[in-house]
Amino acid sequence: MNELNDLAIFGSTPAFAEPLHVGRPNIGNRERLLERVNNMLDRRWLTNHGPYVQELEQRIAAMLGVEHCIAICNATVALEIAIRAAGLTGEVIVPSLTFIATAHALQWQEITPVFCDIDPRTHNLDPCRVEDMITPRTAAIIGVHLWGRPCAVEALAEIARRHNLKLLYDAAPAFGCSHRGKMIGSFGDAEVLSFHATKFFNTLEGGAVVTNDDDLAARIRLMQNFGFEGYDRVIYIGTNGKMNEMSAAMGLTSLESLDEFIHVNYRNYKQYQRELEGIPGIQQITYDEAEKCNYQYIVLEVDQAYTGVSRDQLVDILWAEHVLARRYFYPGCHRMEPYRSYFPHAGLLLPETEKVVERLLSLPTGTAVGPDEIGKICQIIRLVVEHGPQVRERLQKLVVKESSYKCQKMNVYRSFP
Ligand code: T4K
Repeated sequence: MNELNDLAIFGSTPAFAEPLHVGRPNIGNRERLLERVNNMLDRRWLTNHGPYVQELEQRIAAMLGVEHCIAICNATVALEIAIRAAGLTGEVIVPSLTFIATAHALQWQEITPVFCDIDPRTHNLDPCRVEDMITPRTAAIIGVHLWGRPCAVEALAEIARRHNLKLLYDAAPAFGCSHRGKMIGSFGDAEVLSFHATKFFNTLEGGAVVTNDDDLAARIRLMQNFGFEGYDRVIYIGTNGKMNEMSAAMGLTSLESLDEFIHVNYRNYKQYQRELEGIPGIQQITYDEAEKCNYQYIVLEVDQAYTGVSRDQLVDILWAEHVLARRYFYPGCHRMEPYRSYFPHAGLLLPETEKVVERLLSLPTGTAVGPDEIGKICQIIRLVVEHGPQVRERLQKLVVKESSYKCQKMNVYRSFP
């Protein structure tokens, strides 16, 4: 890959025959997993707080240093249950720069998500802006530890305390990360983890609520099982949020490989850092290496003023090479439905979010990606930026063919599940 004609977008063969996804699932020891599945089948205990779920809950609680871990079928339902169990109503302050589930978990229960701007250095809620968003209807703040980087937990705790608000965290991306030596999971009233297939630690689908609050934990445990307290006795409103044994078997097996998954993510992170260094306008977000971190996201900020090409043009170029880079979390929850219709002017209060969502780009990592692939991805990015203005000019000429290119892009996506 030495010259622009080598780029697939200009007609050359794609750099990769197979697609490179951002988050291919990490798979632990298959034999251990199959052994567990066989045990599960022999036992004929498939769900409803089975032995694997109990073991997974105990291990996660011990690892995070929290009193309670309640395994749930996914993080979205875990958020919904935590929000309901905490008794939230009215308005809740959340970032817009997050996966849509954070906002939907509130709106689903007719609680209004009030989108608050981020600190552009951390991509997390800006505590200085949070206080401006508080009204008499505000019940809580839900911070998101985006990319696994901790929120400003001390400042948020202080604001919550002063205004008598609940404080929850969407810690979906932050399993295995710490802040000032304390594991994420023990901040606020409760935190929610995701173990979705695309997270570095997965239970196929899955999640958990972790908390040190005994009463809250008891309510959450009841609510994820229809409110049942023993047979024939329902004492609370509830739903079906249970994790099944198959997921827990995957989780227990994944836990045994956790260090290896993190090691690979770290190795990938450092390689991207080395090979992207010095490319003008390309800034890779960094993690605090003094803390525990899962390094599961490789996120770039693309500054068109220096790269010559926009983030979206770079995405198109990468997709043509079968590198399925993602624009997490474009365009921000406030510009997605139903919020976009409810609050058409929300963006006026979100200037930093609006700037950042135009620049972010997530790249492939995890155990499915190796040094050769990362090397090639970085080479493509370097080549493009070195010839930024020329690439832009050639892309503009391609605009007439844009519709056919977009179709092709969709086909690439469809033909590679
Ligand atoms: N809060 C936050 C901050 C979150 O990030 C999330 C989830 C949640 C809450 C809710 O958690 P869950 O209810 O899901 O437990 C993906 C995931 O579906 C989602 O879990 C995750 N965040 C989000 C960041 O990413 P999509 O729409 O990008 O997924 P998708 O299907 O495009 O998959 C991503 C990549 O992984 C693709 O490149 C394909 C590849 N892939 C995917 C699956 C499912 C595989 O290679 N194998 C697979 O099995 O949302």
